[in-house]
Amino acid sequence: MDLKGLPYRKVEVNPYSKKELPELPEGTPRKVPVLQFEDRTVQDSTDILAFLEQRFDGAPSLLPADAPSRDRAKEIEDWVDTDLTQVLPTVIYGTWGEAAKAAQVTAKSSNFGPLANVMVRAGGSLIMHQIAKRIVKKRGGGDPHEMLGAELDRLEAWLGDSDYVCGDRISLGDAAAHGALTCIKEFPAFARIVERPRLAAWYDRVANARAVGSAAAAAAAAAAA
Ligand SMILES: N[C@@H](CCC(=O)N[C@@H](CS)C(=O)NCC(=O)O)C(=O)O
Repeated sequence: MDLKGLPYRKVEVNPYSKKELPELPEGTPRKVPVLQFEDRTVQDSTDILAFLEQRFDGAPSLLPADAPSRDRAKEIEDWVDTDLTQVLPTVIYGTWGEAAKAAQVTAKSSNFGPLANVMVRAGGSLIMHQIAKRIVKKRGGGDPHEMLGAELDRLEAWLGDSDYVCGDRISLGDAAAHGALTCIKEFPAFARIVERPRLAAWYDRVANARAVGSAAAAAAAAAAA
């Protein structure tokens, strides 16, 4: 939404009560992100991106115009879902030390009440530590930091010498990868990204595009008020 210059209001969802979630169709997972727009509720980041693309066709498109770049953008978006977002929890909560650090980071950024805050910090880290162990096992074992390194190698290869992952224009691939990596910005593992100069420059480039879009949305909202 930032990249498209669309105004929005963000609502944090308590991971235990999930009381902030809107009513969802039966049988669908009670997971974030969920987008609410007028009377529509859209779940899953991939479906949300597709919805935004279609519904706000006056906003800058994140779908590359040529077929090979479009295929690559979708391939990267799939990789974010199936690999990158799977590996990230394993480097944040993989060891007890990392899980304890994660509790501290969460405590700083969580905006829930005092009791919920303590539960999210302590319980969240315990649960996420178990989830991280399960993910490592499911992915055939190995060192989480090496697994992240291999995924960052892939991202770096897609980026090559270009400004963005699909060439010289920002796309869905950048939005998905940048969104996922932003989730670990406050954690020590983020240093693994910043230590790669091309990835660090790309990360800042996309962050800057987000800031520009978000400022445009704020200016449009102020002008309309
Ligand atoms: N494929 C989904 C994944 C959504 C997802 O796993 N969300 C996590 C947070 S990042 C969640 O809400 N987990 C809560 C739970 O599983 O109870 C997407 O891209 O939106």
